Amino acid sequence: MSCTTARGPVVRSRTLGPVTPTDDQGAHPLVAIGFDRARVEETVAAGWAPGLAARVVRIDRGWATLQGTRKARRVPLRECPQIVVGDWLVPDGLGSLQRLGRRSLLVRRSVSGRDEPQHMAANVDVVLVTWALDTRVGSSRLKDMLALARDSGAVPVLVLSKVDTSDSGEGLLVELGDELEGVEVVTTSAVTGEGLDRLRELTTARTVVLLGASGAGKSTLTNVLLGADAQETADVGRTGEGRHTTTRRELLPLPGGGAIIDTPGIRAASTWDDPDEEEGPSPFPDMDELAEECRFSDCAHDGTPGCALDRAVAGGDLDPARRRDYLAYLAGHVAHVEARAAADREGRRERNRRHRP
Ligand SMILES: Nc1nc2c(ncn2[C@@H]2O[C@H](COP(=O)(O)OP(=O)(O)OP(=O)(O)O)[C@@H](O)[C@H]2O)c(=O)[nH]1
Ligand SMILES: [Mg+2]
Ligand SMILES: [Zn+2]
Repeated sequence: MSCTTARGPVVRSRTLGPVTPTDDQGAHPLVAIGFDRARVEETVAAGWAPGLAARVVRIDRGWATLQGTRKARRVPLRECPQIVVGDWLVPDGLGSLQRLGRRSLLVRRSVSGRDEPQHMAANVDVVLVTWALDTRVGSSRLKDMLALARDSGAVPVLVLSKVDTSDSGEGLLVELGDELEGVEVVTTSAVTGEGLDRLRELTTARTVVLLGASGAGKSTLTNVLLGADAQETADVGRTGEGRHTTTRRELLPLPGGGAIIDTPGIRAASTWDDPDEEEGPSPFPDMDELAEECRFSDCAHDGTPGCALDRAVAGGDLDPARRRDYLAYLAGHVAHVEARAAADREGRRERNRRHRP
């Protein structure tokens, strides 16, 4: 099975419309996690069967998990390299999965601008930028995260967590100033329950993603909103640094409709070259960019019609040896990602051993 991504535009919508619950909300598993009327129309207009739609709910170690109407299944990421958690896919009846247009896209850029942007999640309605009030580091990281949330096309909300441990962050809000324009601020405590009802209101029947440093309390809030201890949480160290407990992005259905995506902590907004993140930057960013121009996103780059790599080789713009290296990398990518994940797990275990008193 191959996976072709229709390159739909990112539709920008900054304001949250009212939630209009339908009778079948919650009854149909895909309606419950965001497959709304507009999606049905989009699918039908393309001549595909909306009943076969699936949402990307998890990406890890070279595999994507797709939630369909009745069951979930896994496909090798190699076959759909450009999808992210939150994408909607529909089979086109010709053996390929087509990606529906993205309403929003959370993209992390490197500060140097050298590396390819990293896509984090798609079709998100609300970004909960989570910042623990007892955080002692400066707020520039928070500003970066707010910008990232704003650029996604989703509605950013600033969650100031752990208010039971600190003051309510007036100074921080003053410091943020204009960065907060149009951003609702919710102060929360998982201990006293403050702010949690407002978070439930903001997230019900939406697709929500949590963004923030390790230890900010993202998984704790995820569990509150899920009403279940689905996500592992861990104490922060003496320096206030979190332990990078969450290691992959996963979309989980919310009990009242909607879905929540917990994410690994962002260590520094500067780079994503972080061993605790599930995917590092590609070693062939230029080739990835060139491959974006292939007619088919699942192009095998070996004579497939419309292949941009073939074109570049034929035109003398690309060394055939470099194409060979790139193809070898793509073929080995799944194995490589799995090996790195194993090394990361070992590293994490080692760090946890050292952190233990
Ligand atoms: N006092 C207090 N502690 C909290 C609150 N929310 C979370 N914590 C604690 O903060 C620690 C880190 O919480 P997590 O939910 O694991 O943080 P995270 O953002 O998911 O961290 P990573 O998965 O590492 O990115 C845990 O020990 C939580 O119990 C809160 O509102 N008040
Ligand atoms: Mg977590
Ligand atoms: Zn190609």
